[in-house]
Amino acid sequence: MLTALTINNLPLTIYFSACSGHAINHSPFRRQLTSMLSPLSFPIFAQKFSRMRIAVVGATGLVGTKMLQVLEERQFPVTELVPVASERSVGKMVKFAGKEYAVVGMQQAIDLKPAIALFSAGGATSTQWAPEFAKAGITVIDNSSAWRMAANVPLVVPEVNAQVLKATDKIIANPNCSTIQMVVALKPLHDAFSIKRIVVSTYQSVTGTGVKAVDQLMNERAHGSSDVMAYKYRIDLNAIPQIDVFLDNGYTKEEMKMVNETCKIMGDNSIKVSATTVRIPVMGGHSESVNVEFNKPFELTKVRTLLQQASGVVVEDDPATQLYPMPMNAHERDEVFVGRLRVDETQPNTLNMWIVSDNLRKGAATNAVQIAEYLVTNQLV
Ligand code: 2RA
Repeated sequence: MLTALTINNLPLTIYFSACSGHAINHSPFRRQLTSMLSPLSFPIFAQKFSRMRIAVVGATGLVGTKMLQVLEERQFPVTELVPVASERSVGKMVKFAGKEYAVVGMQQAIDLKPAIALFSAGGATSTQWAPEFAKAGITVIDNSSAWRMAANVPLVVPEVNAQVLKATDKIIANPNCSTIQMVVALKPLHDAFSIKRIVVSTYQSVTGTGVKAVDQLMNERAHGSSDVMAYKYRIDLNAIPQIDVFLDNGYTKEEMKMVNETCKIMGDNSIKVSATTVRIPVMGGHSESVNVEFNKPFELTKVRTLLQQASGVVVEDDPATQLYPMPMNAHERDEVFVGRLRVDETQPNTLNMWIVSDNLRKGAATNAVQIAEYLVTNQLV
């Protein structure tokens, strides 16, 4: 957690080992942070942290609400929150860290000059407003897909490629949830054995669609039908093999996000990805069946060791005790859970694995807040 101290009359804010119930959730970041912090940076920290105004754009949505929760839980040094939402929500009160803040509109938020704005208000809002915030010197961390593939915009999963971030980056893209959890688990294996091809099928939570989809599922479960429909079809007792719109090549936009974002985050365009994304009536997180072919041979024991040592990864893999990751257990956790590790016996150098993570946390809010933490600890804002 972040703790304020004074040394030689300088107010210092340092990261301090948390010993709360969230200790497991936050340990990967703390390990990363320990290696990033140096005593020389403390006075600069103090100046910055004494005035850390943070905006959350889309503060009343499912991901925006989760961003507020994660900022508060991780004790990010928010000295003043600027909750931003659509005109119809302006003036509503939002609770954060024991205080109430009034929701403001876009221009008012820019005028308040927050250091960082976490955006989760949809692609159209990000396309229009992220450049306006950036022009005002505000660093935007955007959860929409609007900027992810723009050449000059870094697409960041801190455990994988935080090192690409620079102080001059004023728009930073948070990747798609299904991509984030996959690359966190695959990066250490790519470094060791060089990934040639990934075949992934997803089983995605309705929370990825938003509140309307949660309402549809709950209504259908309670009454057999729903008056609010986020999907064309019933989702309860069903599996819908379409996430986002279809593109000309017959794949959905969600599937192509997994293809393109994986290469960009890994910094390796040679990785081939074939994806099928499916919505299922689940709430806790997204699950993925991943078949990965490497250029080099591997030992299963080495794969297990690498994953056990990887930042942000928890291995849950014991067939003897029926231990494997499930969205129910990943819910409200920040880590990526990996299990069902098996050699694919049908072709050389190929591994099967099962990857689960809370899509609203590591797949969205936590990843965005981790980027903000990295910017602050490395004096990039
Ligand atoms: C979904 N990937 O689950 C989306 C959310 N960004 O629909």
